[in-house]
Amino acid sequence: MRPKQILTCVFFIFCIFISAGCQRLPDSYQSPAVADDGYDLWLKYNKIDNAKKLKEYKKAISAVVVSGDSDTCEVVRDELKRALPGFLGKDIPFNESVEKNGTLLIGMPENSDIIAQLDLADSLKELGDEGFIIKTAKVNGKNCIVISANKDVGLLYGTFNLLRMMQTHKSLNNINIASKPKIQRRVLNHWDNRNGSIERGYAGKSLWKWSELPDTVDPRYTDYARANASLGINGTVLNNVNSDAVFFSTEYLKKAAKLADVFRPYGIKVYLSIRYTLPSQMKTENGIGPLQTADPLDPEVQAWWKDKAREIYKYIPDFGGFLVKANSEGQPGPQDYDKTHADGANLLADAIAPYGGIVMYRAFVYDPDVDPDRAKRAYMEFVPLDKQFKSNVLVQAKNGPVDFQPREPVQPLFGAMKQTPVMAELQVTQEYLGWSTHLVYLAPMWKEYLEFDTHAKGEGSTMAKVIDGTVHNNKLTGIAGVSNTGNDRNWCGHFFAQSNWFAYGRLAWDHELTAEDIADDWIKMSLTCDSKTVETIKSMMMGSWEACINYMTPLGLHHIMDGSHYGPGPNISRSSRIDWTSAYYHRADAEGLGFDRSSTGSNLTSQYFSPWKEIFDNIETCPDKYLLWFHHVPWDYKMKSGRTLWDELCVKYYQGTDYVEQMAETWQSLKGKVNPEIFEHVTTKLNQHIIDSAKWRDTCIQYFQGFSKMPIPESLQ
Ligand code: GCW
Repeated sequence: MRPKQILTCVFFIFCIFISAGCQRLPDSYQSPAVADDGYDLWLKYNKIDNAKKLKEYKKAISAVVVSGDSDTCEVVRDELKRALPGFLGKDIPFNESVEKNGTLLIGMPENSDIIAQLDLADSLKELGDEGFIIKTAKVNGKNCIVISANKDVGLLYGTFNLLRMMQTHKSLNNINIASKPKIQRRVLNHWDNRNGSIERGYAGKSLWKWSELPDTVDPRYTDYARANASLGINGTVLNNVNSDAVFFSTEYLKKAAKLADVFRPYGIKVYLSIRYTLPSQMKTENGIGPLQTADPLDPEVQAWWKDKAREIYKYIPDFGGFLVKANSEGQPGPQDYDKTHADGANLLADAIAPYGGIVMYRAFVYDPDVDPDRAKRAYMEFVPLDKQFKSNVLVQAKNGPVDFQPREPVQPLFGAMKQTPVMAELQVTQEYLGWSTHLVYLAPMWKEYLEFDTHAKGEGSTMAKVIDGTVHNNKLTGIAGVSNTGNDRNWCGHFFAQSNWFAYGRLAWDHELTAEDIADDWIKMSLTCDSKTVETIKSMMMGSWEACINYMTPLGLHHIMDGSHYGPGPNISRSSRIDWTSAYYHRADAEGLGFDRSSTGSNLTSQYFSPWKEIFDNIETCPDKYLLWFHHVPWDYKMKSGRTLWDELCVKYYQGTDYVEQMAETWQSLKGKVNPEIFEHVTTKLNQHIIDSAKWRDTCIQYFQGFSKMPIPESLQ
């Protein structure tokens, strides 16, 4: 080839290369961040891709003034420095004073003279330590957006709120927002072990690198804190409730202290899960122990805990407190010394009260000696102890009486404990709902629980109002979510599982938000603001929980999973313990299906307030969704739909799997409308989801057919 030909050739290859690289993305997908491995979660600060909005935002924010020099105020500045140039495609100056229209002014009356002149005192009075105001105002004759609060963490929450408004293309004109959390302690529970494994974790290993701490601090800890603060989560329990004593050694306390240092500017407190026998396992710094006993009423044990608490607070001055799993699933507890759960909790409460610490004492107990029906046991053990707990103790109960099933009725403890605050433990990780393989949006489930009216103090005593303290006027309130995070690049395994972390945090802040609105925000922040695409994805998400119930455990069935809690196991006899076998829960026989927990059976129904106790007790009034939870129902029983129980069961199983197929089809219609990497990732997950849901359906129908001896309705075949 002559040099000219070579040049022409190179030119052509160059052109092909460039044109491939510049291939226009479909109009509907305009995000500049083509590569998206999910790491940035919902904190994606891409350029606003709506020209009108971009213009509006550029006008609304053209300079920033942040008063205050605390670490949290630094975090506010950092976050704005990441976000604003990203959104607006240009640098935004950070000034000392309001000089022009379009200034974002952030500060507290106490550290900003201009804010102090704004007359916000009355509104701020109502907002406590964490609330904030965002409003448009004239300052020095200039149009400004003002974020103010009583404490700097409120400024941070307000900042994240404003950024969310921009990510979701909300108007910044005439803003007047005042917001504060309804629940005080909004905590994530990590079931993370010392060796990096996570109990019921499906997104890789633990985020905490214990062997590197405290010397090396993974920058990911900061991103974890940012994500939580953006939702208003203000606490994290670092270690598994099945706890390892090592976390209380001086060496590990120093490691935990390092994490606390990283989280502090983000308003996040560190908590630890204790092991009840700690005093008999180790010496304190001052040489107390190991003792012969961990009996909560033993003075030496009390001295041990006091000394340990002193040491903890030496390293972590704002330590949040203890989470306790005691006398449950083999964990030691006060009952080993013939003492009550109240004695057990109060020992710890007294030790950390001087430092402002709290105890979250779990009610996940199901001692078979208490009652043959596992669902009744927590209520029976804890309600009689009401009034006995110290004021810095919360009882932490799972939302349902058994164990994070796809659907359960509400745990009757909520509302029944009148003197003791009961905090809800929700499970964000999908232990029983398809791990990080199934696309299941959990906000509709949590809303169903939160909105359940316990009737504890008459109508309107919803579970949400029990846990936020309104019903029984509790001073201390809390909510916990068992985390679904791990060190997978996208944090949660399934991209859509990020929406559950997001939804948990948002609901913990404000349980009145709707599942739809939360999904709307998450989709816009994580995927796209294209309204048609948003609606399509939202409709997939909104029905995904009910679909999961249908292909796993419809009509009130529960705990029929295999030993791993992933696949179907209606025929499983897992151990000699009767209440760990599937047959114990479903009670299938030739006559029918379901667990009779009515007054003719175990009488769990009596633990509820009227009118629920009567409604649940009567097979005719019991809602279909709980029918097999509360009743043993004949196979040919006429359901509200007019079908027999057997036919209805089959219909539900098929509805579940149809929905999954439909979701997969809908997702395919979004090719080119969402990020290609995420599109492929979710496609792969949905393919497995289809296979798994069909396996659930076929295994369960076939198994129950062995009892009903009835044919699958023709319409389904
Ligand atoms: O859901 C069950 C899990 C256990 C868990 C336990 C609990 C941490 O199967 O893995 O242990 O509940 O909540 O304590």
